[in-house]
Amino acid sequence: MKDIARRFPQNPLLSPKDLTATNQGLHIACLLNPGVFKFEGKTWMLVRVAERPQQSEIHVSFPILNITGETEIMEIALNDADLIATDARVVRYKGVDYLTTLSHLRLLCSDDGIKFYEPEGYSKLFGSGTLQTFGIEDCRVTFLESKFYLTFTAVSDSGVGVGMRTTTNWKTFESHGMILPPHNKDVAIFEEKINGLYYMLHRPSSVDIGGNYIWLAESPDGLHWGNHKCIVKTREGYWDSGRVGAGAAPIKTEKGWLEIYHGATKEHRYCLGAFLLDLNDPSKVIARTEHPIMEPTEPYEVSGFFGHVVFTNGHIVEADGDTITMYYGAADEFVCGAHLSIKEIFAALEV
Ligand code: MAN
Repeated sequence: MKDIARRFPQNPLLSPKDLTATNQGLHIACLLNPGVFKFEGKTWMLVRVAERPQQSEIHVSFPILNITGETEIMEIALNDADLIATDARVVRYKGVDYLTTLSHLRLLCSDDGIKFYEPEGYSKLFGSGTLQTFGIEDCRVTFLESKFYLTFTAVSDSGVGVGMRTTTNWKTFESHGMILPPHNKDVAIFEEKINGLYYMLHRPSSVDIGGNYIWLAESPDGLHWGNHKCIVKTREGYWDSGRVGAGAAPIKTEKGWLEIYHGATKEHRYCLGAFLLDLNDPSKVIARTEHPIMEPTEPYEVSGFFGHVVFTNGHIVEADGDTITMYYGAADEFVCGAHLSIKEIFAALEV
């Protein structure tokens, strides 16, 4: 099966060098995984900015936030016997896991969906409080009943969970704390209620029995979630054998709720696939792509901070009702764009 994503010729749209770090001791290592939305006639991104200090040959160093929100730098000698540093994204020191970068979220906007810039008058979104000391990441943005719902990964030494903030104007935000406790991420809230209830996709990780599967939950108020159901699992021997997780909010189509999701092998090669949920009962999976609809193939997808990754959590459905303008993180380092056709995804889903 072929990769049906039509990549923008301008890719990568954004690289770490395109933005300025938040403070002088840090540089941007990765710009990735933007949440995407329309606001005041423009296309906006809430991009994940991952920062760290310049690395030396003898130390690994990384920032963390203290509970008053200031950045502190941890520095560990590379020859320290208590250090395990084999993954570009995480280090283990004295039995505790840390992230090698600290992420915040930054608003960018664009008139043409290709050139993005930081508008004046909007603040960066930082982790805050004890459950976000290792940062906030990979935000999905859902527009529902005149409000934007921001659901993002909240990381700290207590674990990886899901935080939520809401806004109507992108200047003031209401924080709703942690809506799903560790280990959980990849939350995409549906942009419409179904039979009077809010719905979300989420991805808890079960360490022993179970795995990294996509679940569905419902809520009477958008804050408190229950009636969890496991709907999409990893498939042994497939491109999505190691983990699966939702992308952005499902797209409502006449055939069902269409979701673009990521699947990775146990070796951490990330591809994109799709599945279709029943319009009236989204716990029913109607179809799922056998093969990826997008695979890391381009140089900027294959090599970078963490290579062999295409990961999406943001898109716009264009007025023709068929074209999806999808933004994605490539190699955990760059922000890229691609077009997909809903009809072509349906063909891959055989519906
Ligand atoms: C994984 C990767 C990282 C991310 C952490 C915490 O290791 O997705 O990019 O920072 O999880 O969410």
